[in-house]
Amino acid sequence: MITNTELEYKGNLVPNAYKSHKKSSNIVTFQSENNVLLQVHVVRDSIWRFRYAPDGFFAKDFSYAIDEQQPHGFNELNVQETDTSVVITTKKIKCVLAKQDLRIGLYDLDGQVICEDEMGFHWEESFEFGGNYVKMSKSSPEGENFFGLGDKPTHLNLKGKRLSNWNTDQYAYGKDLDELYKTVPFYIALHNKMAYGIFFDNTFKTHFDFCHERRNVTSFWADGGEMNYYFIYGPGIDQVVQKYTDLTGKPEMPPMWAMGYHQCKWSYYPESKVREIADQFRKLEFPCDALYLDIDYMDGFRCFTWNNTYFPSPKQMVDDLKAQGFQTIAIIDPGIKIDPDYPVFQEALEKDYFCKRADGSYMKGKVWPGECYFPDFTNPEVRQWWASLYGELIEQIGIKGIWNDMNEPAVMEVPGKTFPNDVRHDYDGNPCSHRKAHNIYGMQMARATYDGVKKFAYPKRPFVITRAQYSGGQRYTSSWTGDNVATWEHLWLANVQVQRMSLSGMGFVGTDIGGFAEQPTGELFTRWVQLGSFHPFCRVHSSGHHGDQEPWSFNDEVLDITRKFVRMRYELLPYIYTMYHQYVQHGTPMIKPLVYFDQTDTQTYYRTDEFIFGDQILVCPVQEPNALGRRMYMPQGGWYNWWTRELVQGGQELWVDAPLDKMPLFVKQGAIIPKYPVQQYVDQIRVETLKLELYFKLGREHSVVFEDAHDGYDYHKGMFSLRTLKLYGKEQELNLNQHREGAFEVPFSRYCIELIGLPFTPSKIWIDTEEVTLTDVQFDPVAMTIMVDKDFHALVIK
Ligand code: MIG
Repeated sequence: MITNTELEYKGNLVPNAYKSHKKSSNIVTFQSENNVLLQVHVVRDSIWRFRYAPDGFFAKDFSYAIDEQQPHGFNELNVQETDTSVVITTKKIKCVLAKQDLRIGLYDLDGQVICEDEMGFHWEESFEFGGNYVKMSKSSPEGENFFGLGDKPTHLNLKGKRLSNWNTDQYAYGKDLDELYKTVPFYIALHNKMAYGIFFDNTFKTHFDFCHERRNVTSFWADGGEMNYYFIYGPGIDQVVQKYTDLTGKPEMPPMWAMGYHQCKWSYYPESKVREIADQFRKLEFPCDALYLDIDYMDGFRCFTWNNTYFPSPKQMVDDLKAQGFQTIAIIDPGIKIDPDYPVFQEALEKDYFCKRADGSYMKGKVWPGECYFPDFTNPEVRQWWASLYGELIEQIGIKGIWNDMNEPAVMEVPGKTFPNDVRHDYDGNPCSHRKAHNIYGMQMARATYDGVKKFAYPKRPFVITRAQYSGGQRYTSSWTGDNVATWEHLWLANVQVQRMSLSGMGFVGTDIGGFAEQPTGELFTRWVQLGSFHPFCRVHSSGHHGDQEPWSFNDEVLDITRKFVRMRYELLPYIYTMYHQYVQHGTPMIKPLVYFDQTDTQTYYRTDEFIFGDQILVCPVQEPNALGRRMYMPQGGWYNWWTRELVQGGQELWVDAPLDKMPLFVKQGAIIPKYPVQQYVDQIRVETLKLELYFKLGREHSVVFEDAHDGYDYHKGMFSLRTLKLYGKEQELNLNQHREGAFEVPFSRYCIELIGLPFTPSKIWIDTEEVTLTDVQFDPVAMTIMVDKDFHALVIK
């Protein structure tokens, strides 16, 4: 028996010996002698939830992160008791609970350790705020590595770091600075080439220590709330990320134009300036799909108003831009100006929608409009009201997307740069202080915005982008990494942050290309556009204080090279759209760090620069000035150099040439990459011929191409086309088989297949098991292209 003094460990309280357990459906509840409860909740065979209650009862269960629609169910659930333990087993893993102290260990079915409690659950009472500091520590074997955790601006591999989550407006943040704008309390651990994930669903300030304080211990804790975490078994990183994304949700398809190039600045005004920018893009034939209006479009920064001097006829402007192929996006902040003559303020005041301090006065804070009150977005009624405010912007004026900023929430000129802790929130009927609601305030604002934009944009798809986020926010919006700086170090950070966000379920993300603060050189801007062209979200943005940051603001060389890369992105739109669909459908991140791509290769564990774009394009940005190339690690497999089409064997580090007009890019052997012709904006033309670049491989590889109407919701009703292309290359033979799912009629009447890297001169190939003699069909032996019709029948020579 444990004695009372042993209940304390370094000032912490711990559970003592097991008293009882009971199983009810998929939940096994344990009780200790000192009345601690542990609920083990089997969500799926490999997704388990662990909840602890130190005082013998659970508070109401509620989460903003978990997607109610997530798939659950399991194949097996056995509970067995021995003298010293209770063992719970599913089809994938087993959990052993020690009767001595309620510590748990998780094992695969061969008995291999996946993750074991060190001290396990412990807690400390908080007299000041009430409740407990809830803590968990896990043993970490030598050689364990850690990834994930959202937007942290630090090395991709988190081993040895201590980090915390408290959404913060960090203007011009630096490398290794904590905390930033987002909270994603989810990490992936990799050991013995086996991966698992932990999602600590707690919105209080959370902390993570990855073997920083103690070499063989990883721990996580929160300043309040419940010890409530999900354990997700892989063993693949891809499976962990997909399951985490299942749990916290996936977005719907964005409109395809959201994947185009976007141009932003703080701020484009007046109207003539916006029109001038639009004209310039079209004149220079630099593809662009969206222009942004930053805070100066408003009347005194009052949300949902217009500055009539700068923008006398917004609808006309938005319509004209639309006619030129531009969507207009407008910013909306959370702060509502205290102004008795301002209808939004009046209404919110009347309906009691603003956040209040503990003693009942309003939460007053200074932001752009001056003194403001702030809607409590954690109140469902407030969210509904907020959504309704978008009617005019979206439905009447024709704005196509909304940009939410300052929603950490940011407050100027006060310590902590945010609300004080005592501010009260509804938290969807679970009233609480700001300590609990802070990290989800921005997510709930973005959610309300999304609901509004979605409603008023119908039958088109909404587009929303937010700065603050919490896990699960990917269901509603895209995001960007906030106020970065125009330095080479920030280019490195941009790459790492986007990869980390992608691992963290928030895949629709990009950075302010070129840097927000300060001014990039033409060279830095060029290198950043190169990287940004291979990010899910691609937007140039700058504070505008130091000069212009349009692609033509530097010199002709910069313009030419950046235009070349953005045109490449537009050619790749069908590939990018397909990878978005994989994300939306399966939770597969669009950007894959090398460790995700091949966790069996330990060389990848500390790589940061190289990543896979989609499934088949390897990207490695140049992140230094004056470079003519760089060293990079080529993951296992065969890779074709994008520029020279030379085949390179992976599993080695090598030098790759990359003068300013090139960036190291490789295509996976066997890939079939779909390409549109260059357009100035999405759906400018009806694409009649889809190019398919086939990169030969000895062996098999399959590729997919997803198509639908590029907007609207018909894809939910089967109106999509998912074409699977299977390549099988042999010494002297090429086989291509394909099949199609979905009822959508693609616009392509033909496909132009380019054969790349064939080690033999083909006289015939096999398409869908039919022999095609190349001299009989439309085959160009110089370009190595063959034309097939929409059913993949080779077109014969006329
Ligand atoms: O305090 O709206 O991150 O993208 O241009 C600055 C002005 C407020 C911060 C955002 C930035 C935006 C800027 N905003």
